[in-house]
Amino acid sequence: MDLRSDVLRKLKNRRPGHSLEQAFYTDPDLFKIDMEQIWYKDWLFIGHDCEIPKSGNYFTVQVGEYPVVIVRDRTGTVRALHNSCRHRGSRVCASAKGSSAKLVCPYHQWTYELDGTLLFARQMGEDFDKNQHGLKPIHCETIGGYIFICLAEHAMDFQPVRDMVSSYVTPHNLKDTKVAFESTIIEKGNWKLVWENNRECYHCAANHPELCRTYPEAPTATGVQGAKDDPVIAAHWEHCQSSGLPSEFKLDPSGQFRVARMPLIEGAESYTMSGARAVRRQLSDAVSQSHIGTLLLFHYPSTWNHVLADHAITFRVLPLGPELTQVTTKWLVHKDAVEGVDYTIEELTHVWTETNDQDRQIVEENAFGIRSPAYQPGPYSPEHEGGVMQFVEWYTNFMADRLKGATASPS
Ligand code: 3BY
Ligand code: FES
Ligand code: FE
Repeated sequence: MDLRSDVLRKLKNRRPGHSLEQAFYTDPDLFKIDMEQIWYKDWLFIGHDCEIPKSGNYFTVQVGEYPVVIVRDRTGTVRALHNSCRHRGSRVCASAKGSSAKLVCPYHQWTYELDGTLLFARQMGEDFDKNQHGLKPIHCETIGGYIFICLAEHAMDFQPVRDMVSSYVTPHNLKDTKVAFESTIIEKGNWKLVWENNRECYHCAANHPELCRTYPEAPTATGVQGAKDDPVIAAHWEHCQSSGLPSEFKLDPSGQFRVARMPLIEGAESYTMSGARAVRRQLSDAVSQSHIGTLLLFHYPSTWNHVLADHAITFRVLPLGPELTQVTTKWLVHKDAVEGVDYTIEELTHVWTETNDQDRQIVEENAFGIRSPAYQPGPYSPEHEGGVMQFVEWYTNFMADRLKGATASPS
């Protein structure tokens, strides 16, 4: 049986309501299929507009085997380009971020316009056609301060994401922010374990003392049951919607992305040890209400987010290997907020720095146990782990669809 058919069979025989078979978390061949069918085909959150505020600003990122550069061109448009020179393939931009009037390959100085067009290439002969040798473009969309890319030749329709997410995120004015702090951690576990852990708060009380001071552990907040019957959440939505902030829980029919505004623990306004705001200058002047809680946004497979009144925390997941995952966290504050005056890095970042490290340990211990030949898929808690089941359902259905398409023979 070929590998794809084998994976399809494994997905079909999956025990519903249970964690996946070991191979999904460990096997290099299965990891390759995850990369090809999900990571190289889907829209991925990659960074923020505010990280490249001026023409010529760029940052680079590695997505699996693809080096990518995100750049603001001369017209102000955000572009994503394959960071692989069309001469002999060198990386054109080597640093994590920078600013440049043109993109110049360090190897033989082929020089590209910021939109990827090739401008100069020395002594390439008369027949050389510059127009055929621009940096290859990558699909790129921006939405409310978030940049998404898609490595596929033909991208999936981005409009459903835009339709759902824009009205929730735009009032927070993330285009006028700056990254006050950024951290990248490496977790020794498969990317799906990172997500499974994120999609429940069954583990929160025992593992996240700092976060639990302000974030409610109730499954209605984290899960995907919609929270319709929770009176505290219903009252919160009314409170926020009366000041023009869309708040109700929405999940795309595909299960790939969700928005919902959730209350923090009573009295809390931000993820600090006291619950008080970490930043004096709030993100948006358009938000007049206090106690707006946290706007939760996830988009599989690459991001989950918390947008508060005073700052936003965004998370980007990128797989590095079958059992290695990079998680980058960015703390966004208003661009005019002054460090040391309006906020301190310690207060702003303490809760999530601790929480991220706790989650890293959890994921690594989970991965450890799953490597055991004695591991077998175990049951999720119906009350607390609905969100995890939803993630695994999404993964299973999505992969099965893709693999069926990929294995279908035209003859
Ligand atoms: O970051 C999150 O959204 C999730 C919610 C609960 C556990 N984890 C902190
Ligand atoms: Fe880029 Fe030669 S590889 S100029
Ligand atoms: Fe956690």
